Amino acid sequence: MKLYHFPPSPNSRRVLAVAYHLGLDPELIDVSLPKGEQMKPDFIALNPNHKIPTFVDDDGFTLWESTAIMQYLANRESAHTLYSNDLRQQADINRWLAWNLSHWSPACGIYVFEYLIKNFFKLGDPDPDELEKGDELFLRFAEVLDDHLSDRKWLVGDDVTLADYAVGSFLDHAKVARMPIEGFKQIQRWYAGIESLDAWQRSAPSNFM
Ligand SMILES: N[C@@H](CCC(=O)N[C@@H](CS)C(=O)NCC(=O)O)C(=O)O
Repeated sequence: MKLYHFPPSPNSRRVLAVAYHLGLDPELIDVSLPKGEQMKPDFIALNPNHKIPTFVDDDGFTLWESTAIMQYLANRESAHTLYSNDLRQQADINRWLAWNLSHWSPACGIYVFEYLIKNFFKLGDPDPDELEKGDELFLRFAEVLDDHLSDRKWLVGDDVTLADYAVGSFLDHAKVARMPIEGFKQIQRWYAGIESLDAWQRSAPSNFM
């Protein structure tokens, strides 16, 4: 199996961490976004959105969208605790995966774009209107996450699941992207738990530089 990835991308990293957690060792193919490699015809043939991560299984089955890839990998290794076999627990995991796509990743993504990507690509100063929108979204949804975590170690059930890897994946950039996370002690405690996981450590961008 092959995973086309760009190591600093949270969307890439969550998939790689899940693969490692499941004991899988995909062949990793770097797609350098700064060099525009996602626009090469061979890559667009795999993913017309020209986005990483993109996954190709041993028989050529191709899948894009990080959430779908994580779900596929976990289901491929059936009965794995990362995605639970219990109907309601899996629904709960799906709830957080959807929440991440709809609310949390877009909120975190504003800071990553305004403070990291713009700086890297010399696209100008952070836009105050965008940062105001970021604060509004981030504070609103971080409160939901922090409250949820107040009496639990992981987002769903007693073990780490796809939900933790998905929702946690942007927080590696929290400090450098200046996300206003200081007041959210439960999120910080929970994310420290993710950082202690072997699969998360193995998937760190610094391991691929
Ligand atoms: N919803 C997608 C988002 C993927 C995504 O936005 N990837 C970015 C990097 S973080 C990308 O490849 N951008 C390159 C481009 O759009 O040309 C997922 O979860 O996989």
